[in-house]
Amino acid sequence: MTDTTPAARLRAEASVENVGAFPQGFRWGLATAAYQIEGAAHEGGRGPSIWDTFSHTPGLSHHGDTGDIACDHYHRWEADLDLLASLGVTDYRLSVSWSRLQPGGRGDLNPAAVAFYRELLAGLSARGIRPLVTLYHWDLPQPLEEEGGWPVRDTAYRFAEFATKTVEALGDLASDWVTLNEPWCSSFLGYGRGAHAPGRQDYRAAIHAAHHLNLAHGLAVAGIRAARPGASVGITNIVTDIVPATDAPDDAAAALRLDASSNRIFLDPVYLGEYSAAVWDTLGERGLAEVVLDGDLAIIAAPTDFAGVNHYQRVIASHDESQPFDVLEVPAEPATTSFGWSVIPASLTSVLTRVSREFTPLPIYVTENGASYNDYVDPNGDVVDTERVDYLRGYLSAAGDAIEAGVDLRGYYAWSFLDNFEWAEGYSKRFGLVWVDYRTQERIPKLSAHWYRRLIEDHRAAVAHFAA
Ligand code: IFM
Repeated sequence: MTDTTPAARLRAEASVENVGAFPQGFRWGLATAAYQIEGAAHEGGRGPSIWDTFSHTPGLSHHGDTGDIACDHYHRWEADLDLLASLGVTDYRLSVSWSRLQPGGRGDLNPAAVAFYRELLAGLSARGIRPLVTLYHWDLPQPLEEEGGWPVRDTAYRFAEFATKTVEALGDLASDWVTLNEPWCSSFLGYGRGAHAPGRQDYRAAIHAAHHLNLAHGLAVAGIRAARPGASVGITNIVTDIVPATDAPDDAAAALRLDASSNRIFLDPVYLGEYSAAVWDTLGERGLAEVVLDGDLAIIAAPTDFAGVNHYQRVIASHDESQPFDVLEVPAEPATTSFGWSVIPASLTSVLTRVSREFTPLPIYVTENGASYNDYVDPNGDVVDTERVDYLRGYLSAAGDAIEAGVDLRGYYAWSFLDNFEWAEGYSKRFGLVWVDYRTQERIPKLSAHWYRRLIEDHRAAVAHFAA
């Protein structure tokens, strides 16, 4: 009997029109992060991170949700890897937990954590899936926050030590490493806006944190290269598409300030070896000048092997002196996700071409892109997330446009493999291509997961066709 369910019909029309633009060997991936999926917060010698402290503080996370259990991936990783393999992906981006591997933030690695990640990485290898491992996805060990956290210079050195030891311990099982995920979130959301851990509201501290995160990246690159000379290393930045609200000079200047304080403060030093005038003008007097020491920029600009780009939003900037850096930012319309974020695929083409033309000729990976929607399990037991399918089709087509425009894009990791702990939003926002029932830990691949698998097959067929 023919299957005529919506899922089957949409599966049948999987491809994006320009799938042939994606090169042979393109990495088709899914992404996660340790605190968002692992759970087992008190097992295997793991210590508390700033996210344990933040999420356990009443009023800070949605409904008081925490990552204590999350997707229980720590116990279910084998079945999860089987599921991942069944989705046909070639690649998987995961992060390791600093507070699991080095609970005190310094010294020897915790052998139980090393064993866990070695098994996990070997499990990926056994399934033919290449890992891309992020060393810091926001889970600073709490003891280091108590010593001052990222606003303190020494934290950069602590991270370099952790990164070096981790790559020494795991580098035979993974060759691709991301130092930091989205340092903008760690610094400006964590220490400025206070919406993320550790929840401080001090923009001077946030700017200090931003520079120390950049420094941490550069120091870690050197340590990783020394530990594993063949490793491939890069950093992942969130790159936001920013447009001024009007043609008025004030709004144009506001857009430049927002670009300086969200994009350029991280892209400039890593890829251009400097903080540009826009960054100095916006942030110099607000704290940056106090922390940049002689020699830092050369450390931060250590050559890398690829550029990681996470992209989620276009935002509109207008001049508003009541806001940080005198900029009011609002999400661009028209369509929005359940987070209120814009759905404008051309923004992805725009940020990829910008990174490639203005910042670096390195190969680029979209290390995250995705959307939260109000998914639900229907009476048939299916999760028919047509909005996410449309989102992925649009953004992947936009990625194809960037490739056609000359961007050296080598891979795309959809966020996220599983529904998971969405930080201060707790479990209220679902980004997964796989539904997670948090009560039973049942997993249900959504329509988007079937669609993505079929797209990967379409690409394989297109590559074979052009090779023939
Ligand atoms: O869930 C996060 C992820 O941890 C980092 N990038 C953005 C995602 C969606 O908010």
